Amino acid sequence: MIRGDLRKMEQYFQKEIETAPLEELQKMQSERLVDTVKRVYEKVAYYRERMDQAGVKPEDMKSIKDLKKLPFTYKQDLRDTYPYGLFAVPLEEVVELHASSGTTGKQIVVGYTKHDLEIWGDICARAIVATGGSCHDKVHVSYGYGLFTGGFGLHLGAQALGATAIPVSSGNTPRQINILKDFGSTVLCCTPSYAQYIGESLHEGGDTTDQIHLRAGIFGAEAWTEQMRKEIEKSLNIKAYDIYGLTEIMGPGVAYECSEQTGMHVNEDHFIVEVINPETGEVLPEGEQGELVFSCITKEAFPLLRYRTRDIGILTRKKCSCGRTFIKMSKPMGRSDDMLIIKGVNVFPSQVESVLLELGYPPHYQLVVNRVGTMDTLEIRVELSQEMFSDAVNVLQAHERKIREAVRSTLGIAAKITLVEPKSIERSIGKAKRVIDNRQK
Ligand code: DLL
Repeated sequence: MIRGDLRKMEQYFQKEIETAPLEELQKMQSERLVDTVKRVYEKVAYYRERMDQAGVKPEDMKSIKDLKKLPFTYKQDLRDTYPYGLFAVPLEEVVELHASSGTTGKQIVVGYTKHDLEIWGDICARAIVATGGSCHDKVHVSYGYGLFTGGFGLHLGAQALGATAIPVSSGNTPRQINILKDFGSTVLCCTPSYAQYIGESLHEGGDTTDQIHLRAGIFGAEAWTEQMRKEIEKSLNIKAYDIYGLTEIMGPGVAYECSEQTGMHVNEDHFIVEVINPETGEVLPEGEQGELVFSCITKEAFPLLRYRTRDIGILTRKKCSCGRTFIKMSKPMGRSDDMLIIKGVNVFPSQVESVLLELGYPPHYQLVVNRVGTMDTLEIRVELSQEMFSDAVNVLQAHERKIREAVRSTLGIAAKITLVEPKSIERSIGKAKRVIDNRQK
């Protein structure tokens, strides 16, 4: 399809691919996988060694069914080959670099050729169109621009679509609001926690959603719950869509949400996704929860094979009302790295978020984990809204009790609830910091 061809773009950006029959899609995936493995084996010494060790040769790869023969790639492999050891093209062909430091450990570097950037633009354009977007949109990008992939990815997407990109980047919230009002932004792209903050600031400044023109938001880069979605939709009077991605694989746009808002379609013409048992590495059938593993099948500069994301999700091929045939992944509930093991119980910060929002508390919270002797303790700091706040001890105690009981019944562990004053938990302009784990110190 010709880029920006509006007639064909009402519902999909690249209809033929986004709605392709499964057999066609899988045939394409098989061909692209075989080519990629061959190329990677030839060009990347590290992969060649790993495949030789595993006893797999490119000739053994005939179709996607052979994917499981390939060894996994781990974040550690990227660190071991820092900075350029996994690049599959000479640096002259690399036109852009991005990096991610993550919450722990040394940063990793990824590269893109011109063609890679085109694909990145296309998949982010698909995400914008899936929200009802077109060249008439003004796409306000408040993800950070820089080594982080968020800003540039959505920027490329807006431009590939022929929409107007507004590269605001993150931070300076009063300025964000002025731009929303004055430039008439129609789509907001940022982390969900920042969207929540922008909404809060808008109302606090005495403005209403009548003064802005937003119709949709494309939020990702961190785990967020359905309750948070409702909260943001109400606060900004928009439809809030999820977008998933990670630096190692491309950045935002690996998967995108459609009008059904029940999970994200993986761009299967560029990435193959598997769900595995994180302990054994066994590939799990559709519908089972496990770790998401991605293989790049069109990337030129940095094509990872079977990359272990540590993100926990579920895949489904159930027919989607939007007509897209790409497999759908559930909202990842968090990285297995974010998962806390407290007194032997697995706890995701997003579970706490669900509990709080369901009870009507604001989405500002922090988990503090300590070890006293050999015992783990969990404290949950919960910010009260102005209306909830009170000087009366019995009112505060009632809040504490309510939250403590809900947490115990959902998470199955006891937590100390500490109520804090309105505005005392730091707001984030990027990925929110929900956990302070003092056990590793
Ligand atoms: O966060 C890329 C991105 C930018 C995605 C903007 C979406 C929007 P990294 O900094 O490498 O890249 O972090 C990747 O963030 O493995 C997930 O754990 C988490 N993540 C990303 N999107 C979502 C999402 C970008 N929609 C890591 N829901 C991933 C939950 C998400 N977690």
